[in-house]
Amino acid sequence: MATPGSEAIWLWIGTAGMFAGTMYFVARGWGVTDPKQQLFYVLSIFVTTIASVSYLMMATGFGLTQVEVGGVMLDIYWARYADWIFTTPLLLLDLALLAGANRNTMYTLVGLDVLMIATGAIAAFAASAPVRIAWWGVSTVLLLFLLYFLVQALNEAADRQTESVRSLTTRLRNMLIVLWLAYPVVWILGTEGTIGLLPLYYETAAFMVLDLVAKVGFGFILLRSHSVLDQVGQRN
Ligand code: RET
Repeated sequence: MATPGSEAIWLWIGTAGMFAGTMYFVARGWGVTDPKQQLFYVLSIFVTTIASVSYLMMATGFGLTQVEVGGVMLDIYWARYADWIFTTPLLLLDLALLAGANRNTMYTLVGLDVLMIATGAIAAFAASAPVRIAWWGVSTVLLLFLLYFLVQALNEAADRQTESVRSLTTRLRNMLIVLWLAYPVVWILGTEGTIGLLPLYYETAAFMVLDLVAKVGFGFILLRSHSVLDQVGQRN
């Protein structure tokens, strides 16, 4: 366990933001009785609850460790990976359920996703720079496969959706692609990538903004219209 430095401010803002998002989803979902809609609330509420805990862990220093790379000590927030390994599959399930994707598609997406985060964690803990970069490469290739498969699967499901469900799916899919592609970029430019272009203070801020938009922003757009969620699973 180590003590966070000046980047702690971003971790506290992240904690507050995730908590506020959770409260908003809980309040909005309170009177929802349709089981199909409830499932979207359950998933979104778990995503932000897990992230609230993870941000609190990081802000209080519990989620922080140090890894020695070539004689230099790197501060590694391991709690991120614990968060992502659970929350990214839930976000993908949100989107797959909205699109009406089949079970095999969901298993494939979740499998690729868990592998991506696990190999990213190996990259974060590896003790030499070339090994770190190599595992980052493996994880990034998995992400590209995942996004490619996601686009294929959602396109395939598209003709089974109503117009408004389709347009919400497309919007969330595009948002997901742009946001998720930014993660490996921040990682490699940040302290983990050992090039050190982006100091820990800025890296932590960047991940915090990405996490808030990818979780609270995504859930906000998803849950915004109950009449759209009502049409999920209806044929065109
Ligand atoms: C890592 C580093 C190794 C290379 C790749 C990564 C991808 C991470 C992603 C994280 C997404 C997180 C989300 C969180 C929600 O709040 C592990 C950074 C490819 C895509 C969406």
